[in-house]
Amino acid sequence: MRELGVNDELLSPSEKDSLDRYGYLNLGPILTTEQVEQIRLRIQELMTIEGDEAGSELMESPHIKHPKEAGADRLADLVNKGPEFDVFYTHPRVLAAISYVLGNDLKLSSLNYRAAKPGHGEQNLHVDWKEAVDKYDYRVCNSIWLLDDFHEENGATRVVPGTHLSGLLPDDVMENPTDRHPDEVLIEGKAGEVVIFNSHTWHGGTKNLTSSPRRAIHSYFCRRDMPQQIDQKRYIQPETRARIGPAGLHILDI
Ligand SMILES: O=C(O)CCC(=O)C(=O)O
Repeated sequence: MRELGVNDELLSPSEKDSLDRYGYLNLGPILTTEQVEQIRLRIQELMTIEGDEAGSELMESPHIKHPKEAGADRLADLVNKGPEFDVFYTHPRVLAAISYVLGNDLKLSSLNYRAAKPGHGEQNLHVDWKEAVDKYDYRVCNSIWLLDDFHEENGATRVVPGTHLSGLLPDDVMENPTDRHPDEVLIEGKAGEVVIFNSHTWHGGTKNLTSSPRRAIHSYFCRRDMPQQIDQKRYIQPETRARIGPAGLHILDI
């Protein structure tokens, strides 16, 4: 982590406070407009190349909740799909925020694309772990990289602030976790921004009411002693291995 320039000073006290108190944090702009454009183009290219196979790596994983969603396009294993994706698991401020939640012993779990299709994308409120955990015993932490502006019309992610402290799952208290929660808020932001959310904070996609897809990349991390959604050792390609160096390989746990 030190080699990647990660240190505790990269987050301000109020950013740390947001993660502690609310369980999520918008880090602000991380990708430039040019990067966003380049990544959108590469995603478009991959969707065409992969066709019906897009996201298939997730189907093989026993550790994923939403492997296939009719209302969302998915791509998986972006680690091995181009150098433009290296930043998603090596960016120092993102790693500083993830390690603030999980501790320094972390690794990438998976790097995937999700786009809520027009008229679709709503999900149950959920956490990204199979059971509730005690507060401060967090296993998983996500970052959502906005490739489009997120707003109330286009399927922005909803979160229920503070629920990472509750030791409960949405199903424990809600009759129907698809319903709106009285305390939920929408994560709104601009393309290029990155939102960190403690994956034990209740969250979910909302319906995209516009005519364009709502695109994002999820760079998802777990504690080093937990299973990865994508077994990075199994999927690593020689060119990725050669390119990312020992620090990148460490984050992938390779
Ligand atoms: O893309 C989003 O808005 C949230 C997706 C999500 O929480 C999930 O797929 O588990």
